[in-house]
Amino acid sequence: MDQLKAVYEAVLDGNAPAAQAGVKAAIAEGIPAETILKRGLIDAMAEVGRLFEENEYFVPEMLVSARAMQSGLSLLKPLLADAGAASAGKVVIGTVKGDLHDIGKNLVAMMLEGAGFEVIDLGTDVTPEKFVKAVVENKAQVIGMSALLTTTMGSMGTTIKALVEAGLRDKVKVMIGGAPVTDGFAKQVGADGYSPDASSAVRLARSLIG
Ligand code: B1M
Repeated sequence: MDQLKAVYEAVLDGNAPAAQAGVKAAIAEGIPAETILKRGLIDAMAEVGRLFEENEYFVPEMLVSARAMQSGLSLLKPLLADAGAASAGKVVIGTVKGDLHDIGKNLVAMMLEGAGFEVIDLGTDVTPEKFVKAVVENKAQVIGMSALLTTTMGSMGTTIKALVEAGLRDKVKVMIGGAPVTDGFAKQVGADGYSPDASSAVRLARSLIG
């Protein structure tokens, strides 16, 4: 379990090579990928958030920690894949307009891919128009929107309105998530579902497609 502590410390220090080395060592030790993800990477990012709130970390520190997390995550990606799953449907995913946070969204995209979904990842700062265009072009069955800022959550509702205006609302299911998002908020903006984390996002996408 020392390896998990090494991963945690590397992310806190924003040390990407050490995060990669720690993840590699943890995998070699036989620690399950989900444990490395939750106890090493995600716990460390939660601590980074706390330090930011306490004014001990600032944006540059958050950024290097995020890079360290992403580099560790890339090694876990193949291990988190649920190889046995059949092709499950098409999901267009992105972080909403004005929001540049993508770690959680990438994690959700990765888990969906692992579960057999075809994922079209639009990246960050995705406008409602871009979501609508991507649904049409890809004939997607699900849109997944992520928001980490309370100031950008509103764009989820705006995107759903844009789908209605484009006559697409009954053709595509909408799922949303991100730290400030709640089930109540999902109902309020007319989304079809909310999930608090990446694994439940996979279950939700499956149930939405039926
Ligand atoms: Co920002 N940031 N940040 N940040 N940042 C938060 C979100 C914040 C809570 C920090 C804080 O104050 N404690 C705060 C938001 C406050 C608020 O809105 N109430 C904040 C702020 C204020 C800001 C800036 C405004 C700071 C500034 O410039 N002054 C700025 C905004 C930039 C912008 O977006 N326009 C900013 C910038 C950044 C960085 C660029 C430095 C960096 C992002 C790098 C990147 O993503 N590539 C960053 C980071 C790293 C964070 C924290 C520390 C960590 C976020 C994260 O990656 N968590 C964050 C504090 C925190 O959350 N504790 C913070 C790990 C990730 C795995 O979790 O994203 O929640 P999460 O995803 C989870 C679930 O939410 C869910 O599944 C995921 C996996 O379990 N989920 C979904 C997510 N999307 C989903 C979609 C789904 C389903 C589930 O369906 C489609």
